[in-house]
Amino acid sequence: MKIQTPARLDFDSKAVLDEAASRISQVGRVTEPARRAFLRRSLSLGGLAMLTGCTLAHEDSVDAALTRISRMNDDVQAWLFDPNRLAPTYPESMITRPFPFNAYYSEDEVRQIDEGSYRLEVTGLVADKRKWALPELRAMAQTSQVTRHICVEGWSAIGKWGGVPFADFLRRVGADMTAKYVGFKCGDDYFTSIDMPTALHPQTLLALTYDSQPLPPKYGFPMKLRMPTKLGYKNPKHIQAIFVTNTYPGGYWEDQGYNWFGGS
Ligand SMILES: Nc1nc2c(c(=O)[nH]1)N[C@H]1C(S)=C(S)[C@@H](COP(=O)(O)O)O[C@H]1N2
Ligand SMILES: [Mo]
Repeated sequence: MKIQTPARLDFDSKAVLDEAASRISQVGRVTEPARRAFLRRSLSLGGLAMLTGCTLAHEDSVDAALTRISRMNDDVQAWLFDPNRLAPTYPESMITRPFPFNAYYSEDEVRQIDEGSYRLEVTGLVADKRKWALPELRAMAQTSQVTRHICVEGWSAIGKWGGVPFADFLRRVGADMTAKYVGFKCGDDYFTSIDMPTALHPQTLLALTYDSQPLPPKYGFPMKLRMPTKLGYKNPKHIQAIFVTNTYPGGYWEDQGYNWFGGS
């Protein structure tokens, strides 16, 4: 993967690479204030103005500048992403009990999705756009893993997810593996998207179970994408539609300034 260098890039790109490397070594500890502090440290206001072609008189233009730089960080992180590097796995004795719930709403508002009428939509750059019922997903070869989930809100927890390796699923639907993005639309109107190398990573799972039981509603019934290489907000629950595309799909939190790559 190549870094797309913005035309008027005018700050120390080594600092950006160092930041990307340190993000990867301490994935999860990158908070929004830390990101802004880093950007303030490493960029002069003049450099920021040069980069964005705007004066920094208003918060809005600062935010626009930060968004552009975050998108460039996405490219740097994707470039540093090693598809063969595995996230740590843990013994079952280390599973966090109870495992925390999180969403952009509270636990009493969790969506109840009906198992019988559920059909997963698969669209975009795929050969087979057939819809999937839950038993069909359960009939594919399953695997499980115990990994750490890291939320940018400042907590992490170890859990066990089981399901279909996402690469197997993408192969099965004849996805264009050279496409840039895989996007997800969820039953609670949440949405996110990931890069294709992460979609094909061996630990990326279409998860149908949590702790060896069907995924409970609060953890994303009937299905979620589980990626131990990505921060919590990149792991969509209640997936209703999957699409393969070359058009940047963004995401619920990403569109509000969270870093799109969001992981290692
Ligand atoms: N559909 C959906 N997926 C989502 C979210 C959400 O609000 N809706 N929140 C994300 C965030 S920020 C986190 S930390 C995890 C929480 O997953 P958990 O409830 O299994 O801990 O779900 C992620 N996926
Ligand atoms: Mo999160």
